[in-house]
Order: sequence, then C-alpha cells, then structure tokens
Amino acid sequence: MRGQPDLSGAPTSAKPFLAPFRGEALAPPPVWLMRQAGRYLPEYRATRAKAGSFLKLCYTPAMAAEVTLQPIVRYGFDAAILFSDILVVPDALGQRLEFVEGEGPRLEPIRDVASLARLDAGKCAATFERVFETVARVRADLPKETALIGFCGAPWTVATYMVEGGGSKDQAETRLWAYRDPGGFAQLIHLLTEASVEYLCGQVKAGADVLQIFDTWAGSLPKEQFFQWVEYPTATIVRRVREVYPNVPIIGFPRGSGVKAERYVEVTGVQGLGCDTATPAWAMHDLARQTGAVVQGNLDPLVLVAGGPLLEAYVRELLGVLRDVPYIFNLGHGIVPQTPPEHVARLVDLVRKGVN
Ligand code: 1CP
Repeated sequence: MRGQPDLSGAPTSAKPFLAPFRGEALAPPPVWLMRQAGRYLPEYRATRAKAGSFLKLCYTPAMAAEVTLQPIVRYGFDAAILFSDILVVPDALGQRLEFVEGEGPRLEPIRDVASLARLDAGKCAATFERVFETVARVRADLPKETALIGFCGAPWTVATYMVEGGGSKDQAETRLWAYRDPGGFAQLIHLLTEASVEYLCGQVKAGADVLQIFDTWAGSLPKEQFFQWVEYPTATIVRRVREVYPNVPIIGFPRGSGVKAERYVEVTGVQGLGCDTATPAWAMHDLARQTGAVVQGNLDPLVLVAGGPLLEAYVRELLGVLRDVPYIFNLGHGIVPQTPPEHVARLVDLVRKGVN
C-alpha cells in the first residue's frame, strides 16, 4: 500500500468532498460529474449565447464563474469544477486555437521541433491570470461545504490536440512523432509539463481545493510509451505542485489505462484515481485497496441519458461494491449534451438517498 501524504496538519474541513482523501468511506459518497457545466443545461446555453464564443466564455471571469456555479445551484453537487478547457494551455502558449460551432477545437498543428519555436512559455501568465480570477470569484460565491476542483489536461492528451490540430480517433500523428523523434517530442511534453505546473499552482493559490489531471487519450499508448508520456510527466507535475502545496489532493484520470492503472497511481503519486466506464466496479475496489488511492467514477454517461431502472441498477452496483473504500461518485467520462437535466437530478437523489 502506498503511503498517503500527511494531511493531519490540515484544518478539519466541513467539505464532505475532502473526507475520502483522509481515508474515509463516506455514506453517501460525495458526488460531482465531469463536464457538469455544459450544453445539457439550458442556463449554460443562455450564458454561452451571451458570450458569443466558447473561448470568450472561458476568458470572461464573471461569465465563467456564473456557469461554474450553475450546476451547484441546480443540483447541490459536493464539488464545483472550474469552467475552462484543457486547451487554454496551448492557447496561452501562443498556438492559434478556435472552437468551430458544432465541430470542436481547431488548432494550427505542430508536428516537429522547428514548429515549437511558435510557442512561448513566457506568454502564459497573462492568459492564465483570467482563469485564476474566475477561480477566485467562484471561491467567493461557493457554499462553504462545496469543494472547488481546478484542473488541467495531462501533457500527453494536450499534446495530441496540438499535434493533430483538434480531436482525433487514434492520435496517429502524435504517436508517430513520439516514435520517430522521442527527443523532439519530449521538448513539447516538457513545455506542457512546466506550463501545467504554473497553471495548477495558480489555481490553488486562487482558491482551488483539489486538482484533477485529465488524460483522456492515455489509452492510446503501449506500455513503454505510456510510462514515458503519461506517467512520467504526470509524476513530475504532481511532485512539483506538491512542493508548493503539499496538502492539495490531486486526482489523475488516465482514461483507457486498464491494467496499467495500478502502476500509474504508484508512479505518479496521485491521491485520487478517476476510473473510466470500462473499469468494473470490483476492479475499482481492488485498485482502492491495492493503491490506497481514492477511486472516482464511473457510471456510463449514456446510462444517465437512458435513465429509468437501468440507471438505478448501475448506481446500486457502484454504491454497493464501493461502500467500504474511499470513493467519489462520478461518471466514467463527461456528461453528454443530450442528457435530460431531470435525469441528473434523479441521479443525485439516488446517490444521496440510496437505491431501494
Ligand atoms: O460550445 C461549447 O459549449 C463547447 C463544449 C465544451 C465545454 C462545455 C468544450 C469544448 N469544453 C467544455 C468545458 C470543459 N472541458 C470542462 C469544464 C468543466 C466541467 O464542467 O467539467 C472541462 C474539465 C473540460 C476538459 C476537456 N476539454 C477535456 C478532458 C475531459 C474529456 O471530456 O475527455 C478534453 C479532451 C477537452 C477538449 C474539448 N473541449 C471542447 C470539446 C468539444 C473537446 C473535445 C474535442 C474532441 O476530442 O473531439
């Protein structure tokens, strides 16, 4: 079992969300949902329309704080997650980024070392500042029992968007660059690691209680590459953030890591492990026991869309299997836009009151 950091010096917190990180198995467990602020909410769509563009929404602290709080007001989740995007980091580094309506992010691809000259780590601070102001505003308005989660994308996942020029099925260009020119690709990963440390530390300074590192595409790498591009940079980020903020829990979400998840926790030192939809509840239980990490997840977002008795059955299984380990209820990936808001209300009720 991995040693947990000493949190005994931390003030006793009234936030249920933080209890699992002190080793407590809460009943009911704390609950929040990845992408809980988003297009499934009419109030989000209204603010988003007012902002005009997605990036404008991310960079206007008053509006970003408003949408961060919307799911808290509506559902009373145990944690709010800063409204921003993992692609704020490439944008801050100077890579041209736009969000195309109905299509997703578009970036001017970077596929070799020479193109890294287009990026400038010295420029990040001005862009990050606007996000930190959002964090401070949310902190001020959040109920005192609600935790605030700050986040970044893991270097590997952010790199895939920078290299592919947007979302991709198999991250092929990025994997090829990493195979053909590991030294060059390492420079991109290093740049992202440094920027992520600055970004996360600034969020904690501004008021985030917990951090999550999203590695959405961790599952596309074979094991040596996984060690090099997923585990190693994440371990560096965790170590560096902890040098400054030793008591802030960090949750890793290495989506698709499968049997490599146990080693991921050991090597990176994350205190929380976000589990994807493909991970059986019993395996989450084993991982909690074997690593000492808090497990988080992993209801299929489409089960939430379907609702009804199926939703109840899945919630019952998760609550039952994970009742005796430190656990945070969540989805196995982000909530999807077609989710009926009333299904989310039902889910929160099922988690809080239990399924009969
Ligand atoms: O117009 C819109 O409203 C755009 C939809 C949207 C939203 C609501 C995007 C574009 N990003 C977000 C917010 C967001 N993204 C949050 C906010 C906090 C929350 O409520 O959870 C977070 C944490 C993210 C993280 C994020 N962005 C990830 C990692 C998690 C995951 O879902 O895998 C990734 C991969 C992105 C990139 C991104 N941003 C937006 C889209 C549509 C995408 C995916 C692109 C693709 O791969 O096709």
